Amino acid sequence: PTPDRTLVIVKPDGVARGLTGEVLRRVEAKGYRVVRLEMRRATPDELARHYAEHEGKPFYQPLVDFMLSGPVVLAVVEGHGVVPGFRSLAGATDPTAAAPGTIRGDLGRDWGLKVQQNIVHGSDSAESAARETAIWFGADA
Ligand code: DAT
Ligand code: MG
Repeated sequence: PTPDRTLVIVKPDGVARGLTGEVLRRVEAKGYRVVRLEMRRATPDELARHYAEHEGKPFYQPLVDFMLSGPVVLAVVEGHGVVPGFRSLAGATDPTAAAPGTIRGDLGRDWGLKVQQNIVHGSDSAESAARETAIWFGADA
C-alpha cells in the first residue's frame, strides 16, 4: 500500500524567520519522510486554487497577500497517519491558542500577530493532500 502523504508549506513568516530547518527537523524527528522539497515564490493562481475553500471570507485577501509576500517552502511528506499527524505537530490555527509543544504554539510570534502568520500549512484530509500536491508539484507528483 502507498504510504499516507500530506502537503506542508512553510509560510513566508516561517521562511523569513529562519524556521524552515526547525519545521523540517520536527517532521523528520517524528519519523515522517520528506519526499519532495522546493523553495520558491507562490503564484496568485496557485494560491487561488489552494485556498479556494476560503474565497469570500474576510481573511481571504490578506491571507493571499501574505502568502505572496516572500518565498515559501513546499514539502510533500510521507508517513503513517501523516495527515492528522502533521496537523497535530502544527497545532491550532491561531498561534495564540496553539498548545506548547506544537510548531505554532512554540514558534508563533505573539507580537501584533495576524492569524495568517502561523508559520505552516498542513493538508486537512487525504483528499486535500492529493489536490494540493497536484497544485504545487503537478499531477504526476
Ligand atoms: P488551517 O491552516 O489551520 O488549516 P484554515 O484552513 O481554517 O486553517 O485557514 C487557512 C489559513 O487562513 C490559516 O492558516 C490562517 C488563515 N486564517 C484562518 N482563519 C482566520 C481568521 N479568523 N483570521 C485571519 N486569518 C485566518
Ligand atoms: Mg486549512
